[in-house]
Amino acid sequence: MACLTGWFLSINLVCNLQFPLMTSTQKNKIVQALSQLEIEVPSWGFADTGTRFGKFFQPASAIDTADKFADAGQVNAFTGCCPSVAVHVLWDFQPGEDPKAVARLARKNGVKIGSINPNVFQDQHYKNGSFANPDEKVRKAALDHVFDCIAIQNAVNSRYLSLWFADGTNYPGQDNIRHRKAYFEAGLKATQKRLKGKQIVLVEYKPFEPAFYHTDIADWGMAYLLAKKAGPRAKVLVDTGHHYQAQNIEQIVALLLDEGMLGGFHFNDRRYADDDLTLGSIDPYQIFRIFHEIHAFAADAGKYPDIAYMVDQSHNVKPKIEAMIQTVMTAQELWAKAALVDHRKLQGLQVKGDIVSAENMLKDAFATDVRPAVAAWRKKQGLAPDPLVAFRKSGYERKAARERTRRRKELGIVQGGSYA
Ligand code: PSV
Ligand code: MN
Repeated sequence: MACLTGWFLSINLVCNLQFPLMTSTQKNKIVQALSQLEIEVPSWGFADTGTRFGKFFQPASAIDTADKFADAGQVNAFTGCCPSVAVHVLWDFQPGEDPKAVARLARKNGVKIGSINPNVFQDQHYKNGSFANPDEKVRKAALDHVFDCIAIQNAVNSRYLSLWFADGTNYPGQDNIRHRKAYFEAGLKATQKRLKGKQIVLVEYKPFEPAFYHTDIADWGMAYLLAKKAGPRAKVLVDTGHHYQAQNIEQIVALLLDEGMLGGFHFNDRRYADDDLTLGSIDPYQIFRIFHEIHAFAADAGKYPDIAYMVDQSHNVKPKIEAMIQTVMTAQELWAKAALVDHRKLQGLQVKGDIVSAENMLKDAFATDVRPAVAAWRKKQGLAPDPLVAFRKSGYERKAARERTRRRKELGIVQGGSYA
């Protein structure tokens, strides 16, 4: 027995020498980094979602905007870092509804309204596009909707107007790509001009889907160009799922940061296309590398960049709130890991051309188990060390399932229909 204990001790000692325990400087870096990270959750992440082949319904999924805010309130209560909710205007606001009343509803549930997402893709007249539609009347309808959204943005005091366009064509020759570019320039310019103060319009790109031949804002270069032409309040939004497979996303992030053009993120993960899976479920090192670029930029600039960190997921088969908490915890852990890189030391290695040691600095940071430090940070904030375990224990999901099943029956809701 004594021999066995000795063996464990020496193994432990060897491990600790090779993989030293976290120093207090490292712990401080994590504390500082975590206090910088607020993550916005999307209202649509709490409703039943699916693919074009169908939806899988969940008894506890949100029925209406009040439920979505209540669920987002849970994510914020357990993680302490998700105070705002992104809203999609046609999915979350009834026509003619007072936006201030919706903002009050959010506050009642312990959250506030974050980015305002116009919807210029689901109405029938958008078949050939919105801002780039060849029909002037449709272009005007799209711009009017965006202006209505800016009015909501003003009413609820939201900083971000977040634009994603499904615009594109399915067949070669279907429309004039350059004319469409000019229409986009005009629409985005008019949008930007309507904003005031600290308001920002985010321009999101995506290579394909729903358009399958060309998409009008297909990549970061097109988004950059259009945002730049639109004016100073327009910035680029990077949705991590909106790239071709081999694309180096952290390079895009580094370039946009350097140009002062990175406005925000939509976080999710994917294996194939825009799969909208929970963050880090497929490739956590990818997110780590993005975060590393942000920390490295902050180290050079002396402060963190002013960008919006938002989740955009459709975790179709996972329980909605658990999936959201899982994503937020993953984001915090990867953010904390990336904060461990010593930028001055890394730069020294880069100048010396010590490629192996430089790369190992990233790998070592990624391999560090930051969970105890993150849990300690949470405890200091008065939060449970493991938000997922605490949420599960709370019984909220079971209660919501019971109450929402009953309410669906009373309202005569047959699950199906609208995406959100
Ligand atoms: C489009 O795929 C997108 O990423 C946009 O951000 C939309 O607002 C969102 O998904 C809807 O789920
Ligand atoms: Mn998105």
